[in-house]
Amino acid sequence: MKVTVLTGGVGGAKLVLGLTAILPPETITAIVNTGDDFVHLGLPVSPDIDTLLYTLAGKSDLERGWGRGGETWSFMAALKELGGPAWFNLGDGDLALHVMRLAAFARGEPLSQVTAAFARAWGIGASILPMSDDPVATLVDTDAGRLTFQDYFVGRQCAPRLQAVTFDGAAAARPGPGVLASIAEAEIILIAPSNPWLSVDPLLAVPGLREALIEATAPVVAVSPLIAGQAVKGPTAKLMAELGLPLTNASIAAHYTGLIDGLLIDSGDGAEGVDVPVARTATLMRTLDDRARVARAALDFAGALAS
Ligand code: FO1
Repeated sequence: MKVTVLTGGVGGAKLVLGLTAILPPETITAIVNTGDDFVHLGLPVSPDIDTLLYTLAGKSDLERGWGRGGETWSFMAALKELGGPAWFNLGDGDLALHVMRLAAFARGEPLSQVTAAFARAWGIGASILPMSDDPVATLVDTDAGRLTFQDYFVGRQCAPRLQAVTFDGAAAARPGPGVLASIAEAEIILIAPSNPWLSVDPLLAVPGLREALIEATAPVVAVSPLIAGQAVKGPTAKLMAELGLPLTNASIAAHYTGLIDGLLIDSGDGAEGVDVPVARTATLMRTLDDRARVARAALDFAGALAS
C-alpha cells in the first residue's frame, strides 16, 4: 500500500506521524511545502521540512509545534548581545540542520538530497520529498504591503489583513525528484489538514503537481483543517475571513474542487455545500492515538472511495 501525503506545517506533520503509526513507514511518501523557506543570517531554513523531520524522529517540541524538544538558546542569547535579529529564533540544536544544509548547498547538493540524508541519519523510514529543489517563496499581500512568509507569520504574527498569496519562483520550479512518481504510483493520496492557502497551494503552484493529482488513479482525500469553523492552530480561519470565505468545510472543498474525491471532516461538523463525499472522525489530533485514528479514518475513507 503506497500512500502519498501533501503536507506543510504542524497539522500536516501530525497526520504523517499518525500514518507511520499504522503503516510501514517505507510505504509513506510526504511531499512537503518549501514556500516557507528563507535564508536567515545566511542560513537556509526549511521550516515545514524540519518540522516533519523532528516530528517523525520524535525530536519535536510538542508545545511549540516547531523546532526541537529540549532545545537550548545560547546562540540566540549571544546573538542578541551583538544586536542581531531576535525576531526569528534559531535553537542551538536546530542550527545544526541549517548549517548542514548550507554546507550541502555549497557542495552543490540539492535540498532533496540533504533532506534524505537527515531522514537517514535519524532513522526515518518515510520518504520526505521537498515539493521542488528550486526556490519558491510564498509572499503574502496584506494591508501592510507585500510580506515574505516568515515576516508575516513570525515577524508580525499573522496580524496584517491578508489580501492575496503568491508564490515567487513557482512558474520556473520543477517538481522535486520522486514527486511526480510518488503521485502516479500512490494507491492513496492524502492532503493533510494544513492551511490550504498558505501550505498546500505552494505545492499546487509547482507546474505539473496539480495535473499529476488530477490524472492520478489513486483516490485523493483531503483532511479538513477546520473544526467547528475554527482552525486548530495557525491563521487558517482568520485568513479565510479576510478572503471573505465562509468558515465552513464547503469553502475547503471548493478550494480543492477538481482535485479531491472526498473530504474528511470533524464528527461534529456539517457538510452543507460540500460537493464531494464526506467522512467523519474526531479530527483534533492531540495524542499519538488521535493522529493514528485520523490517519486510519482517512485511509479507510480513501479505500471506500476507490472501490
Ligand atoms: N515560529 C515562530 O512563531 N517563531 C519563531 O521564532 C520560529 C522559528 C523557527 C525556526 C525554525 C523553524 O523550522 C521554524 C520556526 N518557526 C518559528 C515556525 C515557522 O515559522 C512555521 O513552522 C512555518 O513556517 C509555518 O508552518
